[in-house]
Amino acid sequence: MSQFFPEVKKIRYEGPDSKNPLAFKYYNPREKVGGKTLEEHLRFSVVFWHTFKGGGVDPFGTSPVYDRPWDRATDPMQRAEDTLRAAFEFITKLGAPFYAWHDRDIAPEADTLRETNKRLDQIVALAGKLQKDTGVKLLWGTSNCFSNARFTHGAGTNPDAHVFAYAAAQIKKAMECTLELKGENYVFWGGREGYSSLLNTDLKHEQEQMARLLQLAVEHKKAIGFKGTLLIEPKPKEPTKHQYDYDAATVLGFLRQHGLFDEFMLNLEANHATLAGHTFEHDLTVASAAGRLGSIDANRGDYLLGWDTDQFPTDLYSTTYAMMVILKQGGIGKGGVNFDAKVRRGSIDTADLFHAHIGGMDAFARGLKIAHRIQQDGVLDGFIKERYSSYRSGIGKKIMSGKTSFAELERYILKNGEPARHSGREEMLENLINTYI
Ligand code: XLS
Ligand code: CA
Ligand code: CA
Repeated sequence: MSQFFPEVKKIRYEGPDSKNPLAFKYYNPREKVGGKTLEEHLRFSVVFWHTFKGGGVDPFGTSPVYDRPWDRATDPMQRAEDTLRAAFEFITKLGAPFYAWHDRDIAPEADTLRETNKRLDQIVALAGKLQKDTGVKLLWGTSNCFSNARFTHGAGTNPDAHVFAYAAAQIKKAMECTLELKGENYVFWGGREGYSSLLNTDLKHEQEQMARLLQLAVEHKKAIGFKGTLLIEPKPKEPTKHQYDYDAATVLGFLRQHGLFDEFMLNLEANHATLAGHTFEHDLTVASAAGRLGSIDANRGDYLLGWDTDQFPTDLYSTTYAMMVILKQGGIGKGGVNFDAKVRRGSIDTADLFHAHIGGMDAFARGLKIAHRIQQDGVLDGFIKERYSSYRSGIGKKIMSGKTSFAELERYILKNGEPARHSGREEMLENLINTYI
């Protein structure tokens, strides 16, 4: 078997004192934290698109700068097979248990849907074999309904029903391929499901179309017996000016409005949360509070650039805060920590792909361990519990149990007067977090 990363051996855990850049310092897959191994907690996943198909392009550099050994064959299907083999070699050497793909990353599109699907079948058969040989599993599959010119004005929200039908046909096949490869989830990210001008857009109609597409996906999931979770990934903008799945709160409202709430969970990306003007932990907390946090895309943005830079996570505060939300809800379930991340344009060596993933996995392993200690010590939980204690007895208990009225609350204030004021102790709590980092 040809090797695409001959210079890199299996990445091992060597501990925090190791100076080896190609070793984990904190991610020891077998180490237990709170009864589960790190591997079980974090369920790391490598994405097919950025990692193996990415060329290092950016808005002002649209020609690729990476020269990947798996991307050299002239025949597109040979290239697809080489890329798949390279992916499994990389993921196995890295020791990530999962990967994720778009249909069009793993198999190139042909002239007709029939031909394209034949190509997909060929590649899915090889992926099935490689999954079996290596033990690497599919975290999720998804459909690229945003790159092809036919989707310029949207897929499910396209004003032309012919395009809607095309998207549906494509998603149908991608769901079937995900089932075939025992994928644990299926993701919907609406890259062009939004608008660029309200002057030509019937927003209400487009949202109803989107709900129809999702309803059809639910029906097809049941028809084919796919037991995985359907995930929606919010993003506020880019490529469109406004995307309908703006953020976690918007998607939750949309799902409730269209009777889809029980059928979907959320896949939340750090970079998309910040593009929406939130912190990552804000969106995670909103989804988790609704019982809908299903998986995460761990890639972050850049405070100075302000677009979707998809960088690998290295900030320990962010990974700690994310893991605090995940631990609080009892784990990420069948989801995972997916690196929908790309190395920078200047990081042209294949070794950079390893450095990037090792750093991201170590950053999340540390975040997990720190969050676990904070949770074990109960310092924040205790503070928050005390802060809301007035709702557990007296007038507070009556408010929360629906046993009071405006008239009674008025009488209460006329009798008891001004409330005492209490400090929120923000600075003290920030200092406390620093003692754990
Ligand atoms: C793009 C999205 C995309 C989804 C999958 O910004 O993050 O990669 O995760 O289509
Ligand atoms: Ca992104
Ligand atoms: Ca993503």
